[in-house]
Amino acid sequence: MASYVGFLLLLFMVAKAMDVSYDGRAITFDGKRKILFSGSIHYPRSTAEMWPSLIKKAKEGGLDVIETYVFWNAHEPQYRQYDFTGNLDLVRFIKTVQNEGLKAMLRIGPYVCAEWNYGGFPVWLHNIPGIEFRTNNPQFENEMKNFTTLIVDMMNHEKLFASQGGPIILAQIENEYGNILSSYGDDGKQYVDWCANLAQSYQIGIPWVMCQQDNAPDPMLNSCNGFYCDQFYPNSQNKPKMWTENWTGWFKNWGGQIPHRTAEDVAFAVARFFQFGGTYQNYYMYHGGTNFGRTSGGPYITTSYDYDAPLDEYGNLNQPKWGHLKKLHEVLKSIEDVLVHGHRRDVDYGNMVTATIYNYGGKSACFLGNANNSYDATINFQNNQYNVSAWSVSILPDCQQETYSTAKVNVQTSVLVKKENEGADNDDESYNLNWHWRNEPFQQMKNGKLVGNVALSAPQLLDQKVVTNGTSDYLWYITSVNVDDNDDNIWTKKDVKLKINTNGHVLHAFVNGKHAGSQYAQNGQYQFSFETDVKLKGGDNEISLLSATVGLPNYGAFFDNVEVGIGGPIHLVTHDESGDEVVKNITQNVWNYKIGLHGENVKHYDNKNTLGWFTTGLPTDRIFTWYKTKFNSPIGNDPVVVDLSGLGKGQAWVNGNNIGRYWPSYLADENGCSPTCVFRGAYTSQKCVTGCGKPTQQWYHVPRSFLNDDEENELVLFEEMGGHPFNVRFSTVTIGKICANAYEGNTLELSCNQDQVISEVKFASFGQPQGQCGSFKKSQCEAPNTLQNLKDQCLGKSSCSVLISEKSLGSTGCNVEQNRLAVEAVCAATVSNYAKKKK
Ligand SMILES: *[C@@H]1O[C@H](CO)[C@@H](O)[C@H](O)[C@H]1NC(C)=O
Ligand SMILES: *[C@@H]1O[C@H](CO)[C@@H](O)[C@H](O)[C@H]1NC(C)=O
Ligand SMILES: *[C@@H]1O[C@H](CO)[C@@H](O)[C@H](O)[C@H]1NC(C)=O
Ligand SMILES: *[C@@H]1O[C@H](CO)[C@@H](O)[C@H](O)[C@H]1NC(C)=O
Ligand SMILES: *[C@@H]1O[C@H](CO)[C@@H](O)[C@H](O)[C@H]1NC(C)=O
Ligand SMILES: CC(=O)N[C@H]1CO[C@H](CO)[C@@H](O)[C@@H]1O
Repeated sequence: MASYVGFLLLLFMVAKAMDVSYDGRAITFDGKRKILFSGSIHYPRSTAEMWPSLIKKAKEGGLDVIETYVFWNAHEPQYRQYDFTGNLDLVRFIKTVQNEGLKAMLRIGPYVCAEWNYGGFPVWLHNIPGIEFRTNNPQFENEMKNFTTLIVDMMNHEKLFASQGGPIILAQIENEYGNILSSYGDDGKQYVDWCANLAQSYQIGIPWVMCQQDNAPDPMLNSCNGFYCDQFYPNSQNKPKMWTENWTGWFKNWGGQIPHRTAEDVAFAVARFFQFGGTYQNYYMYHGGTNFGRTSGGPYITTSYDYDAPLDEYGNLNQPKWGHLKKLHEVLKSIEDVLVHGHRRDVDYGNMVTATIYNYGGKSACFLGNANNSYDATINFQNNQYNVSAWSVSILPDCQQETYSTAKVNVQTSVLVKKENEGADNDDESYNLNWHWRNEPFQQMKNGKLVGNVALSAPQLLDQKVVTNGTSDYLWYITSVNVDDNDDNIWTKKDVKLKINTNGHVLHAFVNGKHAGSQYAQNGQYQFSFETDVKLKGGDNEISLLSATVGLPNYGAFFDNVEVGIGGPIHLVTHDESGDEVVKNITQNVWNYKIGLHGENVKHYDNKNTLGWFTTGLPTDRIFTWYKTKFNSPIGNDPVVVDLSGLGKGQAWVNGNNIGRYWPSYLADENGCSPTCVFRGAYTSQKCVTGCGKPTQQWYHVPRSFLNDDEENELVLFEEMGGHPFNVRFSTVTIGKICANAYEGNTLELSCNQDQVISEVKFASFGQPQGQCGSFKKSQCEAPNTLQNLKDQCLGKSSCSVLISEKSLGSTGCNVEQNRLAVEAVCAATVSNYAKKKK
């Protein structure tokens, strides 16, 4: 009996297990070639409560695979102390992917880059004697193996690999090492082999990938990362053409503008990749999310990691990008068989125009690609004429009829708006948040004695990583300088300058408990010199310097060794009676090191800590101030953001959760923005930017799960640079209006959010309408009743589908190849929802 049960169990498991492999064309599932659309969603950049909805939307958008890195420094913040709770619950994340019926790719790294603090390495790793990162070094390899094994064992134990019936179909070791390999010489090559051997030794029964690694040893798959990967080919004919990072947009830097990548250009890049034989591609990012706490790298990567991805930072559909790609996935899936098996033939039309024909089993599928950025081509293809506009790919699933063009967006554009907190107690509240405050002390010595816990003292200036192990952004460097108490002492009578060289990123200087000046790195120059006038007194003078980091570097050869904090030298400079410069070199004084702010160490951000806050005399424009207020949760389910404009720089907590660094006082350059964005031509991160002259990030995401439904919530701010909290407001993010400019022959879906309806149709014209969303204009020809027609079909509904044809909308009288339907409509909360709010 027992063996019978065992046999059944075995059968059950064998039935569920899947054989994932690959050949020269594609990844195969049980021997069957697949086209796979994958998208990156990094679990710590959202919350466990957000995962199901993000993954559902990814599935609805046509994805097959969710890809994530594994973030070592988040899981092992201190040596052998692990955290897999909350949004670090990797197993729960993978199981959520599985529950939605999707596959997963696990990029263990454990180097991840990812604009993540220190590329995902724990800072303590740097402090292991003799260690050298990402090369043939036993200390490093031991630690990498220790963590990688932990993750592989965890996945194994939960039966999450496809070979065990789980969702994980691909794993990755290392990451983009090929980009920097040459800097590591022979040791680098040996390290690549070591990585490959380590990965193989786990025998997890699924393929391993090394991205951006031309020399990836067999059977490791190498793959491409970039804005375009159509010209990439793997290092063996037996490996498929894979694209592990198709950048859907770009990230933001403090002080930088906001990059956008058009839906047309992302679709163009993907369609071209499939035109030229690609079968696996991953959107980096599909949902970018938020760098909560101190997780952002850089330095100077913002807290928002929106990435202009198909799902926005808060999890809303980023339309038209999400929908335009969904349609692309549908049409490519409809020709999957031909693409993964077919014989491919390219026909060159010159000027970067190429037709591609795939034939398989009597069926064929075709692509017409135009990579010329200015020339709209008209070509004769298989006895028909086709217009292929500049920088576009047309897909002809039957080689006759164009059913998709990357340049023709037939889905709505959603304009998202911020709605002020309607959960406030009294309806006419003019946002009188009631603020409490307290100081973060400047003075670090009292009566010649140090206050608080000194981590260590040394007669030298130390790298910030070495002292803090990454446990805080902040490190105090404190010393005492004795000056002769005599009447004609030049140090007390004359002007004295304090001169400091630092490796960045931010420096605040205090002399005898008085603020002497602050400075931060700008324009990508993280090392800088700081100089200020100071007053010394006879006897002991306290010199206390607070250095702050804003994310550690995450990319480049030897990025792990880039020094941060005050590197020196530090000089006090004055002049003698004859005007000659006199220098006191305090670089090698005894420096005392204190890790973190006092308020961090005693947890001012904890709701329970209510003592010691002032209720009157609220200071503004004062550095080192803690602010605290209570607020009600906004009603409804829409995502919540807090406006922090008016503040300088610091960190913010909601109910004890660190929602990230803020820095709204850092404005982007005035120049370089343009109101329109041309999709034609190769994308770069500077190509299409907005936000000139504005704070790089004004709004900060407060996930719903950080809020208490019924009770009050608490916001705590540590204001490092000086500002005021009077503009602080909580809002929800929702759809304000929707627009479309879609082509004849398609069905246009117009949708507001679930608890909204289309309350107004402001513009609708079927014919040859001109202009853009917000400024559409009719042309000479149009179907006469389009506006009324749209109102009849859509008003009062949450969504509607409109067939765009002369048959359904009326004759336009335009003498053109294809008419278009332009619509602008307003989304508003439903009455029932409004009533709910009033209750
Ligand atoms: C920092 O990390 C190193 C290496 O793991 C360890 O030896 C040291 O004690 C740590 N220091 C602090 C202050 O935690
Ligand atoms: C990782 O290192 C610890 C010792 O620090 C050891 O107990 C553990 O077994 C190691 N894990 C693996 C998978 O080697
Ligand atoms: C793009 O098309 C124009 C106009 O036909 C042509 O002059 C130019 O050489 C083309 N560019 C490339 C890169 O082929
Ligand atoms: C191509 O475009 C031209 C100019 O826009 C138009 O006159 C022509 O009818 C189009 N041809 C086809 C086959 O669509
Ligand atoms: C001060 O001391 C530091 C460290 O010893 C040294 O690098 C620097 O050159 C000295 N400054 C001067 C002006 O001599
Ligand atoms: C192939 C490719 O485009 N690689 C890019 C990867 O990303 C870095 C920046 O993070 C670029 O410098 C590389 O060119």
